[in-house]
Amino acid sequence: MKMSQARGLTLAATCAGLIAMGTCISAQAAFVVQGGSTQNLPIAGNVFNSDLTALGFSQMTTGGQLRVSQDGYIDFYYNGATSVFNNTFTAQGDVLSGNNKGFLTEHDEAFNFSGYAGFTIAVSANDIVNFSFTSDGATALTPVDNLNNKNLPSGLGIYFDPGASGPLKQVVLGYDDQTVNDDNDFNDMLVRADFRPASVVPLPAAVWLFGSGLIGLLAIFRRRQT
Ligand SMILES: [Ca+2]
Ligand SMILES: [Ca+2]
Ligand SMILES: [Ca+2]
Repeated sequence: MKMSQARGLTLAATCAGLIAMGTCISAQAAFVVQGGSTQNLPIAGNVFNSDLTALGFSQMTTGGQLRVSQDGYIDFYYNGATSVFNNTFTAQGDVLSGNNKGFLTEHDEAFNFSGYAGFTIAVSANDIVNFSFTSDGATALTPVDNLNNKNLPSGLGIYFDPGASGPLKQVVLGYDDQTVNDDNDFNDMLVRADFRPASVVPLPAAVWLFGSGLIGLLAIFRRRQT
């Protein structure tokens, strides 16, 4: 057996072990906000400042695009809104809207971080997340489209916790709908986004499997030298 073949088999065996455990090594990655400019809370006119701050979301980026750096899932939850329009959040064809979910009657409901309703999408590494906000208001900024980079500086605020340990796993997306008398409050619809890796392997198991793969390669290398 040639060295390259042996190495291939050893690596295949290691991968098979990972797959058998239903696992894959989780890189230090999740949400990435690329570009844009960041400001501290409170955001002028945002009635959810205290809710957001209490949850640790002390900063907001405008003009940036939300990306993921590994395969996984995003759970979206509708959190609240203050707007005179009927606003809608769409991601990969799934929709959160006050009109069809029945929870945005006053457009001024209490902030609910757990979420009034939600759905999940699958994402792949390095995807710019395919979501948009639209509005039925004639003077509204629509669409605010993350994937196609439309109206992001004036229409999308991405709230995050700068003190979050490890990779960024949670953000709140804030729509700012107005073009006339623009208030820049970024609370015309709030949607929480949670990232879940496609699979996670407990570190000790990952180290053990990686180590056993290395031992296999070393054994082959020794055999080849003798
Ligand atoms: Ca704005
Ligand atoms: Ca607004
Ligand atoms: Ca508002």
